[in-house]
Amino acid sequence: MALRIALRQKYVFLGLLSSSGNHGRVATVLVSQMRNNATSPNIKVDFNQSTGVAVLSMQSPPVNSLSLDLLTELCINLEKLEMDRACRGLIITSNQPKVFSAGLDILEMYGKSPERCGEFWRAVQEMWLKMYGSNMVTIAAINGSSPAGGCLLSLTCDYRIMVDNPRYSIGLNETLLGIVAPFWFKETMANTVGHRNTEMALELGLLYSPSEALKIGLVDQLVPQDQLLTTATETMKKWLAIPDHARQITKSMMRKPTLDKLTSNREADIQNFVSFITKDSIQKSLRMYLEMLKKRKA
Ligand code: CO8
Repeated sequence: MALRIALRQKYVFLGLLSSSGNHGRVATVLVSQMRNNATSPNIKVDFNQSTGVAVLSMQSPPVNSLSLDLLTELCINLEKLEMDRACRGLIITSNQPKVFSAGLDILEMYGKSPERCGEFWRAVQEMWLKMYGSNMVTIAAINGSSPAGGCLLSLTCDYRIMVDNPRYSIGLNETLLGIVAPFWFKETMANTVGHRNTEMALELGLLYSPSEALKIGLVDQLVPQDQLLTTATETMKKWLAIPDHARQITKSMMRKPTLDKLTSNREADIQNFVSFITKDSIQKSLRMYLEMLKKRKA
């Protein structure tokens, strides 16, 4: 609890800095102080000054589920990297075995007050806005399963490389939990794999094997586990060879309509989420899904 409050205080501070439009000396001094490689409880960042590339590893056991704490840390680290002009590329991966991210932490949506659900959803929105709208080149190095919010996180990146292991899966499986992926999840997916693939994937809650995901363009490349980070690093070089301003303007042109839709509807989207997720019938579906996860393990 204390950690979350501290993280949020820092986050508000950083948020104020970036929204003030002050990219001058104060920000530069602060950023240079923060540029060192950082480890917070659930996130490790290795920033290589000579290449301008940061590797951000999620390390929240057991499955990197996106809790309010993990999302808050993720946003703080993204903000720091985004503000650091020396950082041009971000590789996002997992330090947990077999799982990239299990998606949103279901326990954050089950049995919680409307206020708490609203706070959680704002953090989910913030993570998506920061990732999807990032000026950095972003590559997801997907070293394990990546359902729902984990898939969304991968989809925000410019390029996705997944370990070729048929035991791993990726997709927006929300309907399997009895819940509905919001419009910005849907659009991020449709912008990547097209309308028809998205319609089927979302309605059926499909989880794709790596080779199936490659086939529909949900991931861009498959590699053996031991080649994941070297491939991501090599791919990054190709993307960084493009002049930043031209690539950034092009990226913004492709993504801005979707980003704007959420930015101008944030409060309504939070209200929708809170009233949907706190319904008795939805809470019941989540309880059954949690029980199913436990039974499957036993
Ligand atoms: N949230 C919370 N806890 C989780 C989650 C999760 N998303 N996923 C797994 N866990 C827990 C398990 O219950 C288990 O807990 P415990 O040890 O107490 O029994 C522990 O993590 C380990 O899980 P597993 O034993 O299942 O680990 P495996 O390595 O065998 O499998 C998987 C890893 C494949 C990730 C598997 O855990 C899994 O399939 N998890 C469920 C993933 C999922 O369906 N996520 C959907 C989340 S919803 C979402 O992201 C978008 C919601 C949008 C909301 C829109 C509403 C309007």
